Amino acid sequence: MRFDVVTLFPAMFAAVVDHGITHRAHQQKLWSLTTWNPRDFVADAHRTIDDRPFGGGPGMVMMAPPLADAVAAVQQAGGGAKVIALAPNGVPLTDARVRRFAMEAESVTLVCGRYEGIDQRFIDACVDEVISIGDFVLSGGEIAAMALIDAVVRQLPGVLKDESSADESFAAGLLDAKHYTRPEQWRDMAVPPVLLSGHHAQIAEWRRHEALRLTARQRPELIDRARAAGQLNPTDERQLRSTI
Ligand code: 9D3
Repeated sequence: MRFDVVTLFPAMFAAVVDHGITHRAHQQKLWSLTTWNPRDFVADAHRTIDDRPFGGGPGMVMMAPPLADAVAAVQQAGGGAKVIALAPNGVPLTDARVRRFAMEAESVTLVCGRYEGIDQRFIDACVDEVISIGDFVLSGGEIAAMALIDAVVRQLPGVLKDESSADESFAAGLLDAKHYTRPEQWRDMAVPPVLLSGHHAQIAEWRRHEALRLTARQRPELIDRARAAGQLNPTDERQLRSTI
């Protein structure tokens, strides 16, 4: 998979290229990243990429021409069939969207907003989808773009061990159960005995029960969604009634 990222801060992307699972997958050539600085597409002496908003208001707006020229350069270089802008007014990034990118898209261009926003005419003319990563305020689109890259790359074939991804919390519709490792006793807290029992069926049942309890308490809307998707069996329903 090929990512082209239009950003004023290309150095930030070392975070995904140089570390962890995404680093290993990058070394294995399972994905590539090229950054494009809109400043390099501006000719004037000050290399201006932003200006004051028409109609007034605080802050500055990213100008359309440098962004459009950067996206055109990406496409000239053979990338960017799909163009995504990261902005707080976009549609939320979800597990379903992440998996769709990983399955469908050969190459994605990510345009990172800075300042108050991006001139809407660039969005209308050059962008397929605007995506946000949640209802909180970041300083720009870069960290959101990295969250998207990280989430998509770990879904690419060959990146994770087979079991790891299909079984993950959101794929199963529930939050993950609790985890424990050595030592068996720590600060007067024991590991739940069932996990030391070696009874695999009982362990699976306990984990399912814990996942249901945790999800019902922290994310009740996920229980409703799992139920609507037919992902809760009669035992799950009985456990939910007994624990709440
Ligand atoms: C009151 C107007 N603000 C919108 C909430 C202005 C504003 C704040 C922060 C405009 C841009 C930004 C920079 N944020 C992003 O570029 C961004 C973002 C985010 O802030 N939250 C969640 N997802 C994203 S994706 C890009």
